[in-house]
Amino acid sequence: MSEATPARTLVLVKPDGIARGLVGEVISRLEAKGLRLVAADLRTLTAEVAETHYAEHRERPFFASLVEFITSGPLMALVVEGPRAIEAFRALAGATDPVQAGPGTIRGDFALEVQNNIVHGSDSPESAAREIALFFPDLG
Ligand code: RTP
Ligand code: MG
Repeated sequence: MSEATPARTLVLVKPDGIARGLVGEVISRLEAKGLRLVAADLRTLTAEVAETHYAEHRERPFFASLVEFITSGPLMALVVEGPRAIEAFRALAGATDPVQAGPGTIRGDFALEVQNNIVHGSDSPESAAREIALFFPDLG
């Protein structure tokens, strides 16, 4: 067993990932890495939840498009646990821009457009706590 304290992160398989049938691929990769599923739910976000989730981007030019995209269909929300889970999943996801993401990463292998980049992963312990509470308020 690892000596590191388990951490949790919020992973989303975004609507493009659902439409392309990549939920199993994403879960297989994070499980193969050694991360563990704690919660999973297929749901379509309201604009309010999407705007709260991406509040840090509210002033960015792509914000309206991002909210439209992330609410365009169902997504799979996952809570994932393991040693350095936040960093570990972001390494599996690859760079935000899939063209810059290396081969072998989820975005590098499956996407071409910066917005439609298949997955989300929390970017810090503070973000993970906030996002997990937003998506899974009953999770202890
Ligand atoms: P995420 O939050 O979804 O895990 O992605 P990230 O940390 O790698 O990237 P972030 O900068 O937080 O951007 C959030 C999401 O917004 C979309 N995006 N579009 N059109 C654009 O220039 C642009 N830039 C970012 C992507 O869906 C990105 O994942
Ligand atoms: Mg982000």
